[in-house]
Amino acid sequence: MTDSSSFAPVEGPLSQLGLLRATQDGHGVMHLSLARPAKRNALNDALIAELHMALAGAPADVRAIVVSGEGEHFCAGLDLSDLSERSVAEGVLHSRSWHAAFDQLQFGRAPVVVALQGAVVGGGFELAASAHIRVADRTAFFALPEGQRGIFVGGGGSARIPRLIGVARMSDMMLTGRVLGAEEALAAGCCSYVTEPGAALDKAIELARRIAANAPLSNFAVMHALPRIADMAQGEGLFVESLMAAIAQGDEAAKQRIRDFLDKRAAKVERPQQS
Ligand code: 1HE
Repeated sequence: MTDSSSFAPVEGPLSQLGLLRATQDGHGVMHLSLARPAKRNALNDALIAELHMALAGAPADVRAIVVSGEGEHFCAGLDLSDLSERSVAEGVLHSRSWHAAFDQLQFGRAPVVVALQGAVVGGGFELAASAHIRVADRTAFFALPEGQRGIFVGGGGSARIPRLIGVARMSDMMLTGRVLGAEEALAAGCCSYVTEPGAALDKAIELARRIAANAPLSNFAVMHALPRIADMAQGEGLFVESLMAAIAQGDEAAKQRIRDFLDKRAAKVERPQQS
């Protein structure tokens, strides 16, 4: 019995999706699952549109989101059967539609945890890089075969992936076709957790439930203020940090949590268990 078994289909418009399955648990977590395993969850226009719609239209009580892929692979990237038909002008619009969907993922209402197995490739890596936390199982492998296919990243990868692994590692992956296994990907910064095979989804759900229990303004600050401050010059960043800190501290949720700690009702910070 996995944690994912406590999820029920989301009702309303999100129950009508064809390539994406949307479910929700009783802890404020929505689970979106790419449901094209026969095509290794390759991202065609319809799937990108559904992902955008599901993220923008998440039910109001959703406080964290898990994204995963059905089958042995998280995602094989761009559906290459779409590409040959596209003009240059259509290519720009296509890339912008991915940007809109993945911006909705990164800067939406709720933090996103992705569960990764097998191929996390091309646009699949770009999708994963838009999330706030990446959990990979040991079968996961990361690659950017755009170089070998004669194309370039178009789903935000050139902006987001260097922020995770640096320009030098991304250049190596694109120029040489280097593939990183899960442990190498962890060391490089492609993901934050590695689990046993088949355990990434449960771990992602566990993390999402923890995130959903945070004060909403803290999550908002981490999602929306933190990456913007990191892009600012230090002086501007520190100024925005002060404003965000004051807003978060002024919220009743923060005051209650601090009272709970002082009254010994809240958990202490624990040392990690020795492995
Ligand atoms: C696909 C795709 C796809 C699989 N587009 N149809 N991405 C790539 O260059 C990765 C291409 N895919 C692969 O390298 C492999 O398929 C995998 C390593 C991901 C999985 O291998 P495997 O052996 O499990 O599956 P398969 O037999 O290769 O594929 C099963 C089916 O999925 C097969 O179709 P079928 O009709 O013959 O059954 C494949 O053709 C199909 N399939 N991947 C279309 N990507 C916004 S810019 C982003 C740019 C990119 O993402 S470039 C990277 C593209």
